[in-house]
Amino acid sequence: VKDGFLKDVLEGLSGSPKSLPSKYFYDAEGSRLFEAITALPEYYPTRTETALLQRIAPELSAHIPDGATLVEFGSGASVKTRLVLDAAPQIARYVPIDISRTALAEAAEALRRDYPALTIQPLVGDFTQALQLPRSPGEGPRIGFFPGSTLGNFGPRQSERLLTDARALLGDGSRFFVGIDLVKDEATLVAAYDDAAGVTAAFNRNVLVRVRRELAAEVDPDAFDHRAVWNAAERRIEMHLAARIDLVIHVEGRRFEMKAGETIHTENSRKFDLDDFAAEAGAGGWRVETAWREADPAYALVLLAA
Ligand code: SAH
Ligand code: AVI
Repeated sequence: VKDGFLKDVLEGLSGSPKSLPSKYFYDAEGSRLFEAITALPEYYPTRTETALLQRIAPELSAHIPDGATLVEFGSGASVKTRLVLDAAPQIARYVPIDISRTALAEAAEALRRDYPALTIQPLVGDFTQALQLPRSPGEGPRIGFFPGSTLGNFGPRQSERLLTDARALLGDGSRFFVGIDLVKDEATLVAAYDDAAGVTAAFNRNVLVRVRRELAAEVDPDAFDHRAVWNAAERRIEMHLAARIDLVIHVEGRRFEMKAGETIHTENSRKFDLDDFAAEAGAGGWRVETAWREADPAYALVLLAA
């Protein structure tokens, strides 16, 4: 993992403009900060999706066969999962996949306590890479679960690739239940990624905290300002870290100079339109079976069929 991180950091800082992959936000501290974000008044996606899920869970359950395996992508603290498990006790097995080892272990432990009849097989890994699911004798059909609009953290091409890979991983007869944040007014979007308490700023800087600690780099995360901007043409919120002063980052004998105001692009969070999403899913081998929509703030949960 360290080699992959080093390679990605050297590549990202060598680029113009500079960038870092958003998956590196999530170590133990990053996962903790993300959970704090979900409770912020400005961050509408979590509470909107949770309320919508609560409302439609009984309907969703009717689409889940007996003995099914629930495979979750980017499961984090597995909070929303509980709503699915409670509404669909016919689910026999749960495979949460996450890159954040500590978040995954804590979530699995808490779920084992509360769902003793469920077989839980956590998988630490990067879902953008080839994965193999743990096998289980006599396992039922697979239901993928990808909440939180995490799919929006990938561009259209990467997203299509992810959907295609998930189709192969989940197999024939599978379903994929995906949460997507929808386009809305700019003020609401920007506030959600630039909260007054500065939690999102700390989350953003955490990637540089990791670069400094895990790669023994010389870099001062506090020398960077957090920026969240709406890119209307690409329909995405972008997070950047802007150098406050002229500075130098040293990593493994390499030097990266930055001028005051220059930025490192750390995340994209695309906001969807239901028709565009349906087209992307179609290209990935899925068709929309049912879509449930919340009007304000706009958000959707979409059940895809293989
Ligand atoms: N599903 C939760 C958490 C969303 S945060 C919710 O809806 O609230 C995004 C989660 O995806 C984090 O737990 C992060 O660790 C994980 N993640 C991000 N990129 C990943 C990747 N490439 N592979 C696996 N997990 C990833
Ligand atoms: C995980 N992902 C969907 C979050 C988002 O909204 O794009 C990550 C996040 N970034 C800043 N705040 C939350």
